Amino acid sequence: MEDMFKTFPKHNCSWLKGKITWYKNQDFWFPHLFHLGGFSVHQNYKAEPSDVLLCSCPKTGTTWLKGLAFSIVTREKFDPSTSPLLTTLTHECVPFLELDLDKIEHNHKNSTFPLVATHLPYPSLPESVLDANCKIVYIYRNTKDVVVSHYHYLREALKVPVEDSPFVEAFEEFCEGISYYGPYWDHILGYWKASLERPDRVLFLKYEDLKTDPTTNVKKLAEFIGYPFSIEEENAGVVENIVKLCSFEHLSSLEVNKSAGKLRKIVENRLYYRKAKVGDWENYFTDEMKEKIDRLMDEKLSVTGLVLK
Ligand code: PAP
Repeated sequence: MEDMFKTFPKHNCSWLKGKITWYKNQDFWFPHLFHLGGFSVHQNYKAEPSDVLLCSCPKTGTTWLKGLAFSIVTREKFDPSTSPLLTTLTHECVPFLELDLDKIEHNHKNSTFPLVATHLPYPSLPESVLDANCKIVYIYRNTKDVVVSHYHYLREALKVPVEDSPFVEAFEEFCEGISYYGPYWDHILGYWKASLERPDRVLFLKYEDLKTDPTTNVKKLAEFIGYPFSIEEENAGVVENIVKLCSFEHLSSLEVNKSAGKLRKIVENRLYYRKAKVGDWENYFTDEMKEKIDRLMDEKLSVTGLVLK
């Protein structure tokens, strides 16, 4: 495998001071560890028809989607006062396909928990996901806020001070398609095409829609993954309670998500909860940057009709 890596194009991000190397395989860039995870998944993960894949490009709402889906499928076991989300980083509540095969196997054996999260691009998903006809939920977000979130997350995770890391360099690389599991537009396109082919199996959710109308979107999510709310639950406020439990304001105020705890002993929990503001990009983009990325996304994604501005 190491020999194979030598054949992949690689890139050291200047704005991250060479602290991370991206490798490109099957047209997508990501770090060594996740490629290894992706290969292992192909050999060792046998999807079951009941598996629900929560898919995303990083920084587009993964943590939020995981929290909501987790709360939906476990609502008979936990209520908002006993939820593991109160004391555990959301990412640790839902296994990550590339790195948590043992947990997924455990969940398969006990057939209690259907959720599996992944950042893998659609063409890199293991065939068993398609063979088993698993449901897929894909979350996406306006590109400019993704660029900003991506910049701060990686810079802080790799401890590169803001004054040493020009935002414009991160922006230019993103536009070249070199980003965490990027190009972002190709990541979206893969899942979008799949949603056209199998609309009953692939649900698209938009971060900004979740912000504007969380209740409707949480009900849509629950229905799609096969855990619809009953009228009694709706009348009892179960949907609103899940929305409140998983809100940024609530989760980001919890000790576990403010603490120096680290996901996989690498990334501080707090880095998954930054600002969650729609339009934070306005604090970073010049007019030229805005025009450039809008033009780029129009060029790449106009066919989809998805609005990412
Ligand atoms: P990941 O792919 O590394 O897990 P992801 O969760 O997709 O990251 O993205 C993190 C973004 O979601 C952060 O956005 P920001 O940088 O613009 O602030 C984070 O603040 C935001 N976020 C995390 N949890 C929530 C939530 N419960 N509601 C809304 N946004 C959230």
